[in-house]
Amino acid sequence: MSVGKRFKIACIGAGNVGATVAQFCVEMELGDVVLTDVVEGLPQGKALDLTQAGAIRGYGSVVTGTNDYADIADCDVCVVTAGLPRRPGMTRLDLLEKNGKIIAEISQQIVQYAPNSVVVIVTNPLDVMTFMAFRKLGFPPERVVGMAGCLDSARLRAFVAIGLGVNVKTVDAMVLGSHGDDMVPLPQYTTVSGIPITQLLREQHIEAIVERTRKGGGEIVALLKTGSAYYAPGASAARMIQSIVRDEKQLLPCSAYVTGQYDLRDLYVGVPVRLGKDGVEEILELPLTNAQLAGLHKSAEEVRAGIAGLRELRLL
Ligand code: TXD
Repeated sequence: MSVGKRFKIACIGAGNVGATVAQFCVEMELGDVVLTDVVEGLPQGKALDLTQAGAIRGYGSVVTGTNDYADIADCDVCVVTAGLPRRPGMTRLDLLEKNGKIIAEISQQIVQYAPNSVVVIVTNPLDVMTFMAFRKLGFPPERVVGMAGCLDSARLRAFVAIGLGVNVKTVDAMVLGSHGDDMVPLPQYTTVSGIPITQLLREQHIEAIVERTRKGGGEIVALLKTGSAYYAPGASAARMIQSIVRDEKQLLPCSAYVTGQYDLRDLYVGVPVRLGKDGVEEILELPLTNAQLAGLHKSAEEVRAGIAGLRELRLL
C-alpha cells in the first residue's frame, strides 16, 4: 500500500488571518500546521484550541504553536500573515517600513529553515510585500506568490450571487490588478453556470457590484470597528494552499511575478495563474478591453510606487 506524503504548512503570524488559514487547512486535511508568531503563548494557545476542535470536527492533522522558527523546518508551504494593519494617523510609508521590516526578517528565517517551500504572502500592502519577499528570499519567482485576487474574486462572486439570487457555487469570477482600490474586476469572465454576467445583469447593476467589491475590505472594517476581515482572506489563502499541496493546477487570480505578460515586467501584480505543486506554473494572458488593460497598468504603477518607497527606506 502506498502512503501519501504528509504535508507541512507554516502559518507565520497567528493573528486573525493566520489562525483562520490554519483552521481551514486542518478542516480540509491539507497537512499538519505550524502556527508561528512573535507573541509568546498566542500560537501555542490557538494551536491547542484547534487540536481540541479536531476531536469534534474529526480532523487528524497535527497543529503546533511556536515562537521558534526552527519548528518550521522543511515546511512545504509557508503562508505569511504577520504584520500590522494600517492604523489611523499612519502613512502608507510608515506601513511599508513596519511590514517591510517584518517581511525581511521572516524571509531570512524561511531561507534558513524551509528553503524549498512555496511561499504565500498575505501581508499588506500585498503586491509590494510579495515583491519584497521575492527579493529577500532569493527563491525563483514561481515559488513566491501573493494572495489577493482569490479574495477579491470571492467577494465579487458573493455579490453576484446575492444580486441574482443564485447559489454562489455556480458563480465564477476573475479580478486582476493590485489589491486595493485599483483592482480590475473582469465582468466578461465572471459567469453564472458559464453565462457571463454581462448577459444577466444590467450595466448599472454590474457597476454597483464592482464598486462594492472594490470597497469590500473597507465595508467590513467599518462594520467591525476593530480589525479587518479574516474568514474570506483565510479561506482564500487555504484555497491556494490546496491547489499547491494537492497539485490541483487551479486557475486562480494571484499576485505573481510578471516577465512581460500584459506588457508588464519585474513586479508582482494580480494576474490569472495556474497554481500547482511548484507554485506558479504559468501566467495566463487573457484578452482584456483597453480600459481593463489601462486599469492593470495603473495598478502596476501603484505597486511600483510602493517598491520605490521600500528603496527610499533602504529596505530593498
Ligand atoms: O487580501 C489580503 N492580502 C489581505 C491582507 C486580507 C486580509 C488581511 N490582510 C493583511 O494581512 C493585513 O493588512 C495584515 O497586514 C495581515 C494580517 O492581518 P490580521 O487581520 O491577521 O492581523 P492581526 O490579527 O493583527 O495578526 C497579525 C499577527 C499578530 O499576531 C502579530 O503578533 C504577528 O502578526 N506578527 C508577527 N509574527 C511573526 N513574526 C513577526 N515578525 C511578526 N510581527 C507581527
